[in-house]
Amino acid sequence: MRFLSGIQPSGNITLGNYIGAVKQFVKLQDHPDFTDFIVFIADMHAITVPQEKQTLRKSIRSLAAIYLACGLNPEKVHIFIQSEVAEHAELAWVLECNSYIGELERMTQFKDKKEKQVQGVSAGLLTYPSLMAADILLYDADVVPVGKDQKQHLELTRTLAERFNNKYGETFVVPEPFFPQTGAKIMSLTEPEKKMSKSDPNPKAFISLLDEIPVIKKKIKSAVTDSDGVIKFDPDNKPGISNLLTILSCCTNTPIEELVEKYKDSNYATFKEDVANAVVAELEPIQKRYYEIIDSPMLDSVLDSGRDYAKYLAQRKLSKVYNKVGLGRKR
Ligand code: AQP
Repeated sequence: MRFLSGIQPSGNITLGNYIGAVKQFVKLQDHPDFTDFIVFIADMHAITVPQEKQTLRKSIRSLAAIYLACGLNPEKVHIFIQSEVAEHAELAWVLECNSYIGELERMTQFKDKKEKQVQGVSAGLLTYPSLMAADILLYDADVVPVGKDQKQHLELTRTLAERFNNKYGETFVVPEPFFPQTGAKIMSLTEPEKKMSKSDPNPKAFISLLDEIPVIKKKIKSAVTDSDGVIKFDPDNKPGISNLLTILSCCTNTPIEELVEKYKDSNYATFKEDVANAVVAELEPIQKRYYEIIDSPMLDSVLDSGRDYAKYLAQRKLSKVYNKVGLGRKR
């Protein structure tokens, strides 16, 4: 089975991206069911909203180093940069021509991101899910791990794959979503009703994987909670405390019920202190490895061989698609 996923280099990777995505990839790379494992850096997705050139370049390399620092093993995982495999954009165009504006406009993420744009809404923001579908369908990925926020996009990918297969004949594997059991969605530390996002303009809302240790502690200690002083898991009525419980559970591999029992007589200050220490214990070794990797030539050779492998698969699939659609000359 082939596993595929990617993250946008649209800012510094957050604890949410780590718990909801990268940590899961690291666990799954050893799963015997996965005979092929592909993880990429979705830089073409990142430019659906404005990006500053130097920052984007830095974030792309930084994300590659983070993948490795978090424990992705380049002997088992193919890591590459999306824009270095042009077939993503080419297949996206074909899929866009088979997507309906109405279904793209219904995507919750489009509606949310549209509201936040001050310089106008790019067409790319609307067609983002067709590019995401291309990312997945190019490689016949069987399983795509997604946080709950990406569920709708994956459903659209399935719809597009089925639509294309029905229209042109069997071409794409229809991918299955995979949801991690705990911590699928980490919420903002300042507004715990909304998800933690790396592009949040308020840096206090998220923990970046590269935040300095005192900054991480401070952000957790000042996380918004409530005033009733009870530590229990109730995301609707106690979103802040529930989010911290989820974070602690994911960083310590302890079930939430056990944590609720453990902290039933504690105050928020003690609880937050433990959450902060658990997050630091998780991120400190990652940061150390990151700074060893970021400027090493090894990082480039991992990205080069990942690109070559991806390109080989992508070219074969795209040529099949062009033949089915009738584009160009028969190859
Ligand atoms: N808060 C979150 N909790 C759990 N998982 C999350 N993911 C994102 N935020 C959380 C998962 O991380 C992976 C990569 O996401 P992405 O960068 O491709 O897009 P995103 O979901 O839009 O992530 P962000 O951080 O919110 O980025 P921006 O701010 O640029 O939009 C996905 O698997 C996602 O589910």
